[in-house]
Amino acid sequence: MRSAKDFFAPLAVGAPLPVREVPARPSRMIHFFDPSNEKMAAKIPALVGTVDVLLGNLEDAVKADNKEAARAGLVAIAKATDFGDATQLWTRVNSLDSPWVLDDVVTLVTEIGDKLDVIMVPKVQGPEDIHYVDRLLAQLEARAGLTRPILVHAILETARGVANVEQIAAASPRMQGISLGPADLAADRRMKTTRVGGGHPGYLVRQDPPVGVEDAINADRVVYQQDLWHYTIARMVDACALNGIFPYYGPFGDIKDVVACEDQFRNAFLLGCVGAWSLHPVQIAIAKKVFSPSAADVAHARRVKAAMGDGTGAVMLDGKMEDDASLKQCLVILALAEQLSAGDPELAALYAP
Ligand code: 1VU
Ligand code: MG
Repeated sequence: MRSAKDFFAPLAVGAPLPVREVPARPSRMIHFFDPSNEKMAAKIPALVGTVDVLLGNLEDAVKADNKEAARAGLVAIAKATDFGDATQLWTRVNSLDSPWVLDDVVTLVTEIGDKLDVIMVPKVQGPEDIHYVDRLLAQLEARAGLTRPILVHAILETARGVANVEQIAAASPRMQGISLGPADLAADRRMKTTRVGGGHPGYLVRQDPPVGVEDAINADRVVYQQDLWHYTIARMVDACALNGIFPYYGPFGDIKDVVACEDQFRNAFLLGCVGAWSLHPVQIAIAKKVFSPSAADVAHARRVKAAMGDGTGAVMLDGKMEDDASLKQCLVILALAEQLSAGDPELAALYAP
């Protein structure tokens, strides 16, 4: 770990200065596409301006035989596309132990480093993985003459990564955020779900047996399905908040179940996540809806702010106590509404007082 004194020093002569604060750009949906899939790739230009992040995926879900085509496809798409101000370009490179990752990073930074905002690194185990990518990026940025540092996003998808999540979040000023990777994480932990994210009907709590009823054990008892991911998301959110970076829910694999997808995304939003991955076009609108605060929440936050005057003390509003702390909660909502409406006239109209 670098000392606090040189934490913000570039890691290679000629590399751009690391950022002191991670830019808080909207990233409600990180939309995955396979650049080697011609049908998908053809849809990318039309998605610019409609999604916050387009992510050219080079890792899992891209066939081994297509790895080079995906890398070349991403370079071609990035060169041919103007992403404007509303859409960022990210990539997910192959894992650090794979035969492809070195060429992924070298090629992408050299060829399209000026267009690439964030590199997502899968299966991060600890801060040493981030240190490796950090130095490599600095060397490549210096050689390519880049003036803006490329940021790094880690996927939390190993038990060791979860155990080290605070050190991963703090490993470099390049750290932009962390996503939950529920499928690889489930496998690594030997969890017994075969689903990609989401709940499981077997993970539940059951109401106590009713009192005074014959065969109470087998009586009808309400069951509530629980969230398998709550513990990990909560740890990830804290690690990110502690280090001024952003937490994300990852993939929801049941593309057809748009209702449960919305629920899973909303749980993550309420816990502090700023976005989720969209794997299919149908999930884009879900993420946009969930990760933008509701008009009612924004209106309520404004009322609390107005009622709280100088921001200190306690007041009653609609029968509820509001004070300095609840005002801070409301300011979180208002800051997000302001940030999102700055680039989205529809939201600006929705949130207008
Ligand atoms: O109408 P067309 O035939 O021209 O186009 C199809 C399809 O090509 C297109 N489409 C997409 N376009 C842009 N981005 C996408 N992500 C995307 N997905 C599909 O939309 C049209 C309709 O598609 P569909 O409903 O017929 O769906 P498909 O059967 O073609 O594809 C479904 C899957 C899930 C296979 C596809 O959406 C996909 O591969 N998504 C990305 C998966 C991914 O990136 N996985 C890795 C992240 S998750 C992880 O790592 C851990 C589990
Ligand atoms: Mg994975």
